[in-house]
Amino acid sequence: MTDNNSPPGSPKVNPDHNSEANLLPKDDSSLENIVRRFQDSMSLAKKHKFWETQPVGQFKDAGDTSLPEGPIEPPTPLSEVKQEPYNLPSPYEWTTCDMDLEETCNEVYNLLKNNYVEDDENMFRFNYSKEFLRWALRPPGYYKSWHIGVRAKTSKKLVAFITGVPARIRVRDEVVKMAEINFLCVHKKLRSKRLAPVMIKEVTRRVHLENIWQAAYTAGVVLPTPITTCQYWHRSLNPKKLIDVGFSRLGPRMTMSRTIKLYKLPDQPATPGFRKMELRDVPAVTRLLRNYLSQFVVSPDFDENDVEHWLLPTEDVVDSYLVESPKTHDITDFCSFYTLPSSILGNQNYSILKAAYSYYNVSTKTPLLQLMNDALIVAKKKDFDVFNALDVMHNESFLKELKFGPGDGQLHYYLYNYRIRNALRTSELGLVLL
Ligand code: MYA
Repeated sequence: MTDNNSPPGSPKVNPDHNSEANLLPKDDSSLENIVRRFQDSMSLAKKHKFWETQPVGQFKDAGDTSLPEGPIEPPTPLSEVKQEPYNLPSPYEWTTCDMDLEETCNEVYNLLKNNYVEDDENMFRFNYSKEFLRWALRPPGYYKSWHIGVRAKTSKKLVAFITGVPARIRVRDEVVKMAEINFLCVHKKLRSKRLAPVMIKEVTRRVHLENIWQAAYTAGVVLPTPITTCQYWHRSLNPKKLIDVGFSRLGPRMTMSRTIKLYKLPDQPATPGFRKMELRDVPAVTRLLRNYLSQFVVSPDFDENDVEHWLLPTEDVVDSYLVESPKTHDITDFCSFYTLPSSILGNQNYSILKAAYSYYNVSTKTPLLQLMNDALIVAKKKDFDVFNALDVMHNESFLKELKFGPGDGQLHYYLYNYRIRNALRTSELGLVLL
């Protein structure tokens, strides 16, 4: 993939929605894949002036099994962490964005709405809602100082942004305090001026000040060096709109009415005891989730506070459902998705694509396929146009059967200052970043 701003989880054109095409494995020799492999190999050959200076797995070390797993650099004494912010080019100044303030939240929302991640064809752009941003940026123990903006000194206009939130991430047996870095954005007019490396160094400095030395992040671009590379899959819920806006295409020999029929879902979930998660379910969901996530090589180490924050339903932000056994009242299964609309750029009839993103799902009694079909049913009832999922955890077991089609977006996962000896299979990853 080229060093464009190709996205973490950008909305992607679903290449072929012809009837059973979605059920076929993606053709690895397609032109698109050949081009991607070529671009990836170019990226490996490319110099990364900034990333080569950072404690991350370097391409030249890939496959060197003599290097130990774990931190690449030891922590430095806190007194040696730089006390003053990094220098910005002189027209700009740092600002800490207080997301409790409506006005600041608006500014961040607008910067991202107009300048954040787009798909390769510039047809869609993520449109994170204000409520979503407040949720994503204020988890338990968050630091205001990690919500970093850059303003133009004269106009005070917000022109760039980067954030971190604290998380405990387990890598094999080790629970590591990390920052999850997200929402790196530079105004379109200020691109390619090397602002991003300064912003990354500044967030790193502020994370170090809290005595945290590792981070996790995702990006659509290839950087040194992904711990794994995932693919997005898309399940049409409103095929007519998706075709009208160019998100997907009518397959050959398919009519609109056959396509609509193909993606039709029942009106109600099928599983007895399937219901929305409530506050009283937090302890049971935490137990279920911790037990489930323990099988993956990398996953969050969620406690009850985290589960309450990240998984208790919040309207238009995150939806969670579970199965309560009608007999024993045990909580046996769980599924969740978050709401991330995209702006549709330059369409006469539609301006917003309403997308649900699969989050954490756990099946112990209900087959995962049935559980996820119920998730699709409730998402459809909530008027989502499309349901997206990465091929992480056990997702591959339901994608094709539930008529998800592969997207052309790849999402690379990275750790900062933590070496993993061999890249993971996507099914070994138990982490979903927003
Ligand atoms: S991923 C979402 C990223 N955002 C977008 O794609 C939105 C649209 N694009 C933009 O706003 C700009 O194009 C951005 C780059 C801001 C992305 N992650 O300033 P430049 C490197 C990391 O001239 P610009 C997310 O939010 C690039 O390889 N590095 O470029 C997670 C080059 O370095 P090198 C990236 O296009 C972010 C340098 O920047 C990315 O004007 C995780 C060029 O800088 C990227 N997505 O701005 C951040 N894109 O020469 C890392 C480009 O070496 C966190 N670059 O190749 C690391 C952990 C920090 C905390 C550690 C704590 C211990």
